[in-house]
Amino acid sequence: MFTIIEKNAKRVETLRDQNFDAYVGDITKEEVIKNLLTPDLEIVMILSSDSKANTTALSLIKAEKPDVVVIVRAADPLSKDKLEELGADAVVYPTALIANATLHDLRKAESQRSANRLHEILKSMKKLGILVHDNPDPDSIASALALRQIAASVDTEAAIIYHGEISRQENRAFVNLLHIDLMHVDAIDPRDYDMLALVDTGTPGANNPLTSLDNVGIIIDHHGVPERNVLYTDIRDVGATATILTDYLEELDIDIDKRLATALLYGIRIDTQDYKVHVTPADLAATTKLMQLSDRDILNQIEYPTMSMETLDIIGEAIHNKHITASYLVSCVGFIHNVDALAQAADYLLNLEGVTAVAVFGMNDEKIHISARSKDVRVNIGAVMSQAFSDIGSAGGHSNAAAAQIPLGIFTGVRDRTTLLHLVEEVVKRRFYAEIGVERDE
Ligand SMILES: [Mn+2]
Repeated sequence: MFTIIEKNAKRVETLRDQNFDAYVGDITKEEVIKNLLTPDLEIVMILSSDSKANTTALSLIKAEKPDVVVIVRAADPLSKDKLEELGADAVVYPTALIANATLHDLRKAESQRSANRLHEILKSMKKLGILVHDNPDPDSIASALALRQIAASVDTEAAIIYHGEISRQENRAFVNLLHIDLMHVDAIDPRDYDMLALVDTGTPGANNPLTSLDNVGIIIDHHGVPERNVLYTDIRDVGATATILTDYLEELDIDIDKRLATALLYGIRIDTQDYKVHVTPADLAATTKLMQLSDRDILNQIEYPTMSMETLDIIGEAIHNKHITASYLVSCVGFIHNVDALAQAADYLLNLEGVTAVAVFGMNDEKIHISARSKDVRVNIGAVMSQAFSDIGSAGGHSNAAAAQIPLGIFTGVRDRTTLLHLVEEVVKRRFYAEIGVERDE
């Protein structure tokens, strides 16, 4: 129970009418305070607007009963120290409380307004192209998935478009387990889309295949500066783009299903390196929401994917056939069905002590497939692969992961598989080592 002591008799009357236990009294009078300090008293709140009276009451209480918890209202931030010196356990400053609450409401209104504007823009078109950054990671893919969901809520069709490759094993597991359909930029016609939205990327040419912002109407990202010539940009200083999209979904009251929640949650976790870097209160708030909606089993499978027997065999071949010159490892695994396993083998071999770059290759009936990795900052493996193989096939990637495909057509006339394998091995090794800058030791 609690008791109110108030100087103004009229107010006391009103409080009593409202069933409060209120008494008339002056809190600067010793006998009033003494009456108040019953043995079972635990907390006193001194909230009058008279700061002098508050100070006196605090001193009287603490002199008599130092163990009682006292919360005092301060007239200004400066009197906080003084009140604490006198023994106040907590000091409240109403102006600051109002300012904080107002700021919170303001932010809320701002994000509501952004979400509504985005909604309006999406409504205005038939087909949206959502472009993620090159070699997309979970944050950009999850954000695109969420934006597509928002577009669907206003019956706007949207496609998720990417450039490069989805090379990391966890990222491929992420896309496969959550059944996310992405389209490679080479497979689309840009004229099919009324507008492009960039998520988790914002500057043309920086980690995306664009040369200009023509037709880009939406940019949502968590780094960089807002583009002035774009209809809608939302750049927030948060840990992940997925956090911004989670906020939109909430503001627009759009259902987040298990798949989407799992994707967004994984995106935030990866971008903040499991909440170790660049994590903000907004990321944690989004996480709290997504945790209840996500699928823990799928998250586990993404992080610890199971390995097929063929993949294991290919990794075994790659280990057995490895050839190391300087700190560069090359390995031929022969004829394969599962091209994906090459990337896993390359990832695995890059862990070998003293090895800084790896190329693993194999072939099926039509092509030679090469997957390369580098942890050497001086070696841009994407550039190496492109220079070594573009003239006879297609090749590219980024500084630490790349791939190449070479049609077997260049070996027409070679009938025998063993001879073909030897020739391929010879060509790939020679070109790779020459480009990375070492002479082969035979
Ligand atoms: Mn990101």
